[in-house]
Amino acid sequence: MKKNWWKESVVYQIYPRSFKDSNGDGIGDIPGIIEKLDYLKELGVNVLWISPMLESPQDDNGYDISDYRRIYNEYGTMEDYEKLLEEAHKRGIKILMDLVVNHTSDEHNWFIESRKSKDNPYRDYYIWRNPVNGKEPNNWGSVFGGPAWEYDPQTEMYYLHLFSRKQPDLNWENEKVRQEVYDMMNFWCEKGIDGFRMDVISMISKDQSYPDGEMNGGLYGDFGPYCVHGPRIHEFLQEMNREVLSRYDVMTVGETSGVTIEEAQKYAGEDRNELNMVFQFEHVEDQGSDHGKWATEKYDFREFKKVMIKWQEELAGKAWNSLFLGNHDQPRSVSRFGNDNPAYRETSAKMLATCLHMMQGTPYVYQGEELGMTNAYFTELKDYRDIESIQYFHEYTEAGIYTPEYMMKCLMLRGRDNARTPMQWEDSHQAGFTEGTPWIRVNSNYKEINAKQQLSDPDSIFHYYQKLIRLRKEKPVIVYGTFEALYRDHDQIFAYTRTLEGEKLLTVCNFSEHVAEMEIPEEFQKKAECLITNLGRKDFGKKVILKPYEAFVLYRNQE
Ligand code: TEU
Ligand code: CA
Repeated sequence: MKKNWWKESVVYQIYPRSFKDSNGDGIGDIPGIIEKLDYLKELGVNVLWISPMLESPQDDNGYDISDYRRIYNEYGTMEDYEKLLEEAHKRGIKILMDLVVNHTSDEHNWFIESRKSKDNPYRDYYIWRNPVNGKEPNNWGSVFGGPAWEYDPQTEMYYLHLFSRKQPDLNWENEKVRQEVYDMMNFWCEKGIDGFRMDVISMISKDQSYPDGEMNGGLYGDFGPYCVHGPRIHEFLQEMNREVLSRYDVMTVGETSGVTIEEAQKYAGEDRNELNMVFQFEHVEDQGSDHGKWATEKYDFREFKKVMIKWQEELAGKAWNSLFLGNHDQPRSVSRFGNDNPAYRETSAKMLATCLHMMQGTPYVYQGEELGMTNAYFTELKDYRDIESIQYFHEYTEAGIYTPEYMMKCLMLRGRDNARTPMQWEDSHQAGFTEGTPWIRVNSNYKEINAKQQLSDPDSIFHYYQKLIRLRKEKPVIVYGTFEALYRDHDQIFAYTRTLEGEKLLTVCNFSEHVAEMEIPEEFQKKAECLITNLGRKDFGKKVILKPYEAFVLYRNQE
C-alpha cells in the first residue's frame, strides 16, 4: 500500500466557538486556540480540522460564509490566523480548513448582487427558479426543516437553499462560480494551510430537472436523489483537483453523507484524482424513525458492528477510510455508543477509542472526546442554540407530528448542541472556557470532567488517548495492517486482527455493560505483548471473561 502522511496522522476537530475564549466575550477565538496548542501537542495529534472561521453572520455557526477571504472578527484577525498557522507548524501540527462551498451566506456579496435583478452579473451564481402555480418550484424540504426554496419579492423568483434560508446554494453549473472557488482555495493554500475538510461536498452537483422528491411520510419531498452525488460531482472534483489540490501537498476529506462503498471508491479511489478520503455516515445514520434523526432508540450494536466491518473490508486496498464516532453535528460518542453513567463512563470512553483507533483509516478525535465529555442533556428549549434543533422542535410540534415532550427527548439524545457545549478545561468558573458568560451553557458535569484533572491523572481518558496516538506512530501495523474481523455475530464483543508482514495485532472490545466470555486465538495466547488495556488486565490465557466495556490490544511479532 502506498504510504502517505495523512494515513499516518490523527486529526483533532476544533469547534472554535466552543474551544477556548481568550477575551471574556463568551465566544471561543483564535488566540484561545493558540493558547491550547501545547495541550494538543501533548495529546499527540498532528492535524487539526477547525470548523469555519471566516466572516459570517453565524446563522449556522459559521457554515454560512459571507466573505471567504476574511477571518470572522469575533474569532480574530488575519494576523491571528497567520500566527496560528505558524505556531501550529512550529509544533509539527498541520491545519485543515473547513471548506463550505455548497452554499454561502445570504449576506455574501455575490448573493447581495444576485438577488438585485434578473440580469445582474451575479444572478447565475445561485439557483433561481420561477414559481410553479404561485408556489415553490418543487416540494423539496431543507435539511433544517421547512421548504428548500425561499421566495424573493424583489424579482418574484425562488432561490434554492438545501440548508437554512440564510444559506443559498451556489450554482456549480456556472463556470465562474467554480473558478471563484478554486481561486479562493489557491489563496488559502498559498497562505500555508495543509488541506481541506469539505462541507457537504457531495451536494454541489444538482440534477438540472429539479423534480419533486419522495415524501417518505414527512412534510416535504426528499432532494437526496437529485442533489447528493449528483450528475457532475466527480467531474467537478477532478477539475478542483487539477486546478488546486494537485498543486500542493494537502490532505482532503469530503463530507459525503449517504455515500455507498461504490460511490466512496469514486471520491477517494487512489487512482481517481479527487479526494484523499471521505466521511461516510452509515454507522451514525438513523434507523428506526420515519423522520430521520429524530428517534430515541439506543443504537443497535450488531448493525453498528456490521457497518464498521463492511467499510473496513470493502474499501481495503481501494480507498482510505476516515474513522470517527462523533463531530459537531452528532451527539457525544460516549453517551451514544458507550455509557455515560459515572460507573462506566471512563471505561467505555477508553473502549470506544481503542476500537476506533486500531482500525484501518485516519482517526478523528472531536474536541472533548479525549476527556470523555458527555451529552449536554439540556431540558429546556431556551438552552438550545442550534438552528436545526430549534426549527425542528417548532416544525414537528406545531404540525402535531410529535409532542413537545417527545421532541425534547429527541433533542437530548440527538441534538447537535450536545457536542457544542464549551470545552471543559478546569473545575473553576465556566469550566475555564471563558471569564465571561459563554454563548451556550457549560455542561454541569465540568467539576468531574475537565482537562486539568485528567492531565494530572496518569490513568485518565486523556492519557489513554495519548497512548493510542503514540502507538500509531510506533507500530506501522496500526496504520497499514490488513483488517480481519473475529466473532462477527457476537452481540457484545467487537474483535479484530490487523496484520502487516510479521506483525499482528488483536483488538478486543466489550461493548456491553455485562461480562462477556471469549477465547483468545491460539497465536496470541501468552506469547503476545499487551499494548494497551483499559482495566489493567494481565491475564491473557485461553479463555477470558471480559468485564463490562473492557478493551485491550495484543501484539506479536512473528519473527
Ligand atoms: O453538515 C451536513 C449534513 O450532512 C447534515 O445532515 C448534518 O449532519 C446536519 O447536522 C443534520 O443533522 C454540514 C456541517 O457539518 C453542519 O454543521 C452544517 O450545518 C451543514 O453542513 C451546512 O453547512
Ligand atoms: Ca472571544
